[in-house]
Amino acid sequence: MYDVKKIRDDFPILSREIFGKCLVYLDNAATSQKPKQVIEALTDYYTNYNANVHRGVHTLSQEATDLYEGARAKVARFINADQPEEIVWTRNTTESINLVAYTWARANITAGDEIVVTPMEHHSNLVPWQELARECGAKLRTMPLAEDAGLDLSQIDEYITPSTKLLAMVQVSNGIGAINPVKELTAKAREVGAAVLVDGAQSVPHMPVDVKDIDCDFMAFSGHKMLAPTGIGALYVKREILEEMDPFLTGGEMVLEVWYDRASWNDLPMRFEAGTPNIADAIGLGAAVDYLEAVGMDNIREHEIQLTEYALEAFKELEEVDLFGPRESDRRGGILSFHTDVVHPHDLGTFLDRDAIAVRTGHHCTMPLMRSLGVVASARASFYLYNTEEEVDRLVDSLTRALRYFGDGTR
Ligand code: 7TS
Repeated sequence: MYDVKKIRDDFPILSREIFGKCLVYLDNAATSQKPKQVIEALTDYYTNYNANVHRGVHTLSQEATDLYEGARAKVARFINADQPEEIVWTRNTTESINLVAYTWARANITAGDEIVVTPMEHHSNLVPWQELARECGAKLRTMPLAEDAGLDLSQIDEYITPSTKLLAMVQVSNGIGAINPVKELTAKAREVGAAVLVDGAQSVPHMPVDVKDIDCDFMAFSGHKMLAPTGIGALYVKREILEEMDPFLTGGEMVLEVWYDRASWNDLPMRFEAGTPNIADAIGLGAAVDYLEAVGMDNIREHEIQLTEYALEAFKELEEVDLFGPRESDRRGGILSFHTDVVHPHDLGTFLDRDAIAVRTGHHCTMPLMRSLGVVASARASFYLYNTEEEVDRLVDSLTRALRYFGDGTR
């Protein structure tokens, strides 16, 4: 039995009031809230274990190293990686993708090669490939959008071809919530010998994700969207590929031996983690993984499907509102992105805020997608494990009043 009340009790911020009303936090695609178990893991680390890792023989350093490496093992298990060494710590999804772009991609992609992306990439899985293509003369190709703003796969063989060197795709779109068939597309890419990077920023926090089942080469995600602190993210890389990759940043921690004129590289994954790492927040991410696993990723996904279906039903009453993205629950995550001619999304966001409802408005760092949808911005409500049907009711009620307030008097 999914006990949302019990879950909510773990998140201190959810009892905050804004303008005298209880907060309804529906901006989870931007960042999630943090349970007390994660906050306590940080306090515990700084109170009892703070030391630098991988270098001290003293007890504190060894304990800090065990916690830090333990967190890596948890994250590896969480996405079903083969080994903890396949997890490289980064700051966030953006840095994870840039690491691949500056190392593997610059060594393996040359003039005439093609990089294929979906039309719904976050800027962080688009701009790095634009830069690379411009630099090396590769071609960046964008797959088309379907009528319902899902991915149009009808001409897939014209996009994934023997010239494709990399397929870089988002699993769940932050802009419209569409779920892409990453496993099927990875199999397609394999047929032509292309590498595959999956942007898991909106999938890893919300559903069971298995990198071995998908068979991708790279998977990027951020801790802060999955109950962990900001400033810690991860990049999964298949071992055989990671072995061949050159370092990204160089300096301390990532070297084995150094002479005045040269250096050799440390073991995996430290080779990719120059300098003192973000120890506390990695440990916080480990605590977040413990929390998510205790609730169960299948249960979280099911909860979000129910909330989304409930919201989609309620939105049918709002005729002035256009909702983007596929409707079927197996093709949509818990993200409702919508537009109305009645009120600009920013004004709507401000109106909702006065009712203590936090949604994001804008282009969601998916400007090309918004342009394809014929809008410059949308309003977006995004759910997580602690949201409730009552909160959806409050959103719909506030939205209805906003449409009346800004509208022409017909509502
Ligand atoms: N990819 C996707 C699919 C995302 O949703 C985001 C962040 C990123 C990459 C970048 O993550 P970061 O942690 O490196 O910033 N998305 C959003 C959003 O939708 N609103 O704020 C951030």
